Amino acid sequence: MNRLQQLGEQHREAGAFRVPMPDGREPLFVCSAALATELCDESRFEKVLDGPLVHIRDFAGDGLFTAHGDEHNWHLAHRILSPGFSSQSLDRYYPAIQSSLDALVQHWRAARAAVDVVGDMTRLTLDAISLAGFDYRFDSFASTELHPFLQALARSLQESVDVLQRPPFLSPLFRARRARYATDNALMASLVDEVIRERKTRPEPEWPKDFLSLMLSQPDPKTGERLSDQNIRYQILTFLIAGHETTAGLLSFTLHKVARDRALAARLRAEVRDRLGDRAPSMREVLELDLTRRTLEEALRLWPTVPAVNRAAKSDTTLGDRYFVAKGQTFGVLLNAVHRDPSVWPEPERFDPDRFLPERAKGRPAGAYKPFGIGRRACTGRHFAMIEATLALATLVREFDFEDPGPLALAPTISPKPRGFRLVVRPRSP
Ligand code: MNH
Repeated sequence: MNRLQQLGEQHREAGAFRVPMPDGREPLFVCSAALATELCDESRFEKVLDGPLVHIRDFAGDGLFTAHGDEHNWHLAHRILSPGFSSQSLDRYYPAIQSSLDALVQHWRAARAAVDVVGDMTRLTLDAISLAGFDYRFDSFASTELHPFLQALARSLQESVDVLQRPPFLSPLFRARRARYATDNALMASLVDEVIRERKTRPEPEWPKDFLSLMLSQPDPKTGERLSDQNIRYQILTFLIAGHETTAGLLSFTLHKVARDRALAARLRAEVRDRLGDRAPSMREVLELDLTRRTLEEALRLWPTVPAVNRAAKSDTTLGDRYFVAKGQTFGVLLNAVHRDPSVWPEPERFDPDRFLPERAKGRPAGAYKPFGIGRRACTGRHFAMIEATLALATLVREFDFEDPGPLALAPTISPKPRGFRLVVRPRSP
């Protein structure tokens, strides 16, 4: 457990606490479901860029994730892209998810030793989002090395976190890091720009059905305006930044739990056997795998792979009748702590997918469970992520038996993951 999380547990009664920062600010952190619910009020609070997001904007620009609240391009892209991410439209991207998952299953079937779960889930989610996003095949299971583009992305994301810890007077010491950051960002931009340019050289009727084609061909339903090529580049980088580590972490935590808990594994296998048999499921059938889905929801409760979101006051206000916050002041919502608030979640440490049965979820305060963020700036890719994760979990429990990997340890990565998670997998006989 990290320090903020510990503080969150300690301040549960109060619901929030302040942390003095090196630069003199004292941001508030929220750790109760009640205060998180208050923050869902969009007339009083909004997302503002803070922490690493400010720097991720260097390479993700005004893409959805790093756009400012009232930026023109956020509204434009939100209107153009949201329909493409609805659970009805995702049909057309489903084959991309299936084919990436097939590669993973082949890889595990051939495995002669324990598999690297986090690495393999990252390969899966990355291949799926790049295929669905812009018809690009990283074919990650074909090599052990990460593609140079992905190495650049990983370094730039790390730098946007590290730079926060660096007092300005030390910056001369980090000139090489900054130069590398600039080169990495340029490399990412040029690969994506090349993909966009190449697409435009082909006649439109031949375009694959991916998000890039959607962005190039769909005008804004409200104004008829189109996204610029630069903004399309930022959206594609955004899908890669927001859309693979998070889902990979979710699948890794869930598989860890399932491999430890034989009763849960048996229940999941029964659901898959009853609903699917040996067939490759259609997307509709995936959406009907209730227990599989609830298991993933419960994993996101205990191990939210975006562990905090920021909110800021739109005007001077008081939170929970006791914390004065000035206009513009930002604070963090600690999802780990909120998701363990015992006033909403009895026995919070117990893994229980049935918490998400509709009858038990009734009456739960809005802010008690926010793994995909809050309000209009919540995750655009949530249906994509849940369809991908549900299909993957169902397929992997059907195809493989797992050996107990031992207790869970956490890796200190930006998006939390199980640490050193190796899993012995054995193909199940049909
Ligand atoms: Mn996603 C925003 C969590 C998968 C694309 N995502 C967010 C936010 C959270 C989040 C939390 C809000 C961040 C904030 O308030 O600053 N996302 C997740 C999780 C998963 C996930 C836990 C998987 C599990 N996200 C995905 C996938 C995609 C994606 C997959 C894309 C294909 N997410 C986005 C985009 C945004 C976002 C785009 C920004 C939305 C906006 O601000 O308009």
